Amino acid sequence: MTSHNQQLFDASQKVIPGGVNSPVRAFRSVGGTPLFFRRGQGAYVWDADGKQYTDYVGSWGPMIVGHCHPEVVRAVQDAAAQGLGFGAPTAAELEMAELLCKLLPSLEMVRLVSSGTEATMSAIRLARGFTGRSRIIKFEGCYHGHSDGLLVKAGSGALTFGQPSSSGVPAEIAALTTVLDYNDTPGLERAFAEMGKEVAAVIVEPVAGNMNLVTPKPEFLQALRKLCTECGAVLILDEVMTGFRVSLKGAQGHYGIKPDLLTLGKVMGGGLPAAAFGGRRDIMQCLAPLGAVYQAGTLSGNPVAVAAGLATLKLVQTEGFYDRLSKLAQQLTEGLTASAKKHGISFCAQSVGGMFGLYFSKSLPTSYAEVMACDKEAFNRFFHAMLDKGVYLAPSAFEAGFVSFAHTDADIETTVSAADKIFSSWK
Ligand code: HOZ
Repeated sequence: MTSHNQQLFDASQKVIPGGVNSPVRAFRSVGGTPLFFRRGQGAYVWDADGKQYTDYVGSWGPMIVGHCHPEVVRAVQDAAAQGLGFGAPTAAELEMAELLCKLLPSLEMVRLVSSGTEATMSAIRLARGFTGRSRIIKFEGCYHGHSDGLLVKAGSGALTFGQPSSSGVPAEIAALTTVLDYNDTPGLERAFAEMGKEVAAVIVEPVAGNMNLVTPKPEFLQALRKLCTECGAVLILDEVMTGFRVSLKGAQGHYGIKPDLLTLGKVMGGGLPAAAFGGRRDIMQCLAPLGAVYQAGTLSGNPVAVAAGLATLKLVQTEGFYDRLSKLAQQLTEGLTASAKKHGISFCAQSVGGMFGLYFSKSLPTSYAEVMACDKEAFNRFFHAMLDKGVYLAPSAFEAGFVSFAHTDADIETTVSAADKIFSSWK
């Protein structure tokens, strides 16, 4: 009998391109039929056939307190009962803005939007308006949403399908984006020596999470800060993924780097569409209605999304939250690494806070080129074997994984022992 997942996928492909509303969900990289989810609770999700999985995707990061946390659900229900949206200011937006500015000292002012893509494209426009310059610098394999100028040698779904630069982006727009190698400090210095005074902004994922996970070398982040300051370029930390994920103070707190602007999304929306960009007051004051840089949105600051975000951000401030989250991620990566080593498999793993990377390679990759050299076919086999055993990993070798506070030590042990069984018969 055809599975419900397959039936839904067959029907979806007739009316939705590729059967999905975001490419990486289509399982094309790993092969097979995508799962259609019916529900989630805590660390688990259930597919259309009723099969349960331990979830290490967490809606690609937002579900840091687990699915359907009662306090988040209650906050959403309460907000929805008061009105689904007004397209006008609410007290909850103020509460969110004040909280974000309190938690992240580099935020002097912040504006709420609905998605990470909106946050990054607005931050870029703002940086251009502020500096009066056009050129931006990004890094190969970093993904900052799907706006034109940022979809150049990008990660995530773009990389998954081997088309890191999208068709439909005018060459004239792409030409304004200079792409450098992540973690390549001499390359960065050379680029700044050549064109530093033309650069409006450098945008970077402070921990790259869209080409699997690549951690920044300390000197790379320091050089970014120094060169941007010297040349009057705006340093944008894209913390859509890392914000409230690697620590309460994000990657900027974890690595001690202060951006001029930063972008947020995922965790701050608690699973609903809320995102933000903000930073230095003098830059943020260039935004309409104060300044000449235009940006707007009917759904910006939507009260239901803000309520989900506020409830989530309240929970992550619980004493010991990030210690436990980090410990869980570490237990997972260390357990998997030890098992692979025992069975002589070329595999390694690492975590930063509540996000992790798994690599079928001898050593941890530090660059896009090293990520590309990992054994993708081995990952795909591992992904499907784990799926069979009820473990849901990101369906691509080029995405980071996420643990939630709802995962238990027992969940991690079960996951590691599932992997151990797979590795024990690995050929
Ligand atoms: N770009 C997201 C992962 N890095 C995937 C979004 C989705 O498919 O939901």
